[in-house]
Amino acid sequence: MPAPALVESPANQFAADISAGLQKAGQKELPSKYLYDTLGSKLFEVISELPEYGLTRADERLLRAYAHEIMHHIPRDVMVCELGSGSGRKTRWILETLSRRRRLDYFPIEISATALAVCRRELSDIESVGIVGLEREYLDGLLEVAARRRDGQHILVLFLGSTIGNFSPPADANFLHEIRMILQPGDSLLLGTDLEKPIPQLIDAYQDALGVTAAFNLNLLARINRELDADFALEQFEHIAKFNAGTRGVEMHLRSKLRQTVAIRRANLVVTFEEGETIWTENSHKYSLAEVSRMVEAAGFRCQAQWIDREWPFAESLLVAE
Ligand code: AVJ
Repeated sequence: MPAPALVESPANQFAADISAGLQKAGQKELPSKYLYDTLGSKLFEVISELPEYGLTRADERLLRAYAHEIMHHIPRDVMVCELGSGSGRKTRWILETLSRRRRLDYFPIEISATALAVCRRELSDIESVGIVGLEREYLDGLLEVAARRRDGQHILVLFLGSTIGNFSPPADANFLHEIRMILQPGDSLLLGTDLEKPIPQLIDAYQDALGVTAAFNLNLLARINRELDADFALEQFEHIAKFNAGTRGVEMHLRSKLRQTVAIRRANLVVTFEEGETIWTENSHKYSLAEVSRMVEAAGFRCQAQWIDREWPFAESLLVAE
């Protein structure tokens, strides 16, 4: 008889992912989604306000300025589902505009319960919008929304803030294809992508003068200490941002200042770091417009309209499932 399937608890999954990433031969790595615990989500909110980091402001400027134009491309009877809502702040303009035509339900999907609570508080004053938060992985949440679809209803998926860039190519196109497989023809996806810009500007954006991004990155080690009973000495690691010209992404790493050994008790693991060795914690891909077109078409979408911010090159693309 086959063994019963093990249902992984979130804590076990966290331990398993951390353990696998730190035992990789060659480059050690940690999944960037774990940057967003309660403290990490708050630090990202602060990053969004930094003068060097224009990405979130560009996203919000576009959504605010073009909410009406965007609305004209969306069917009236629509369920709105957002992958990684964060604080929900930039989503306000779309929800206000769409809900003036007709009442609608909004499903923010987040692995962070704290972020969901913040999002609900931020947006609960909008009349004619019902908010149903789902504490799930993105695709699990989207499947649940699709299961609630009534006859004749469409889905609008919001995937903003260039979170897609954290899935390095070709994983980005694969992920969009998985979204496409859950949708039906005529459903829409509003996709935000950060565009290529001069390398010094990118480095400043990910290595800010106040050290907020450094704190955001180091918090991942602090989180492992808190949740997995580990003994990372934070002052023995430093935050690094670098541009990988081969993959055209900004990478965040944590560099060990000396040879050291760290115990992660709840993962049953002891790891040694050489002096100068890094843990790769995030990739933030920077797109060209041609690359966005190729990616979305390969995933089964047609680009219906696109809006671009000039101040901080960033694109919102409205895609329709074919
Ligand atoms: C939230 C994924 C868009 O990649 O720019 C900010 C996260 N990392 N500073 C990004 C982040 C470092 C951010 N995204």
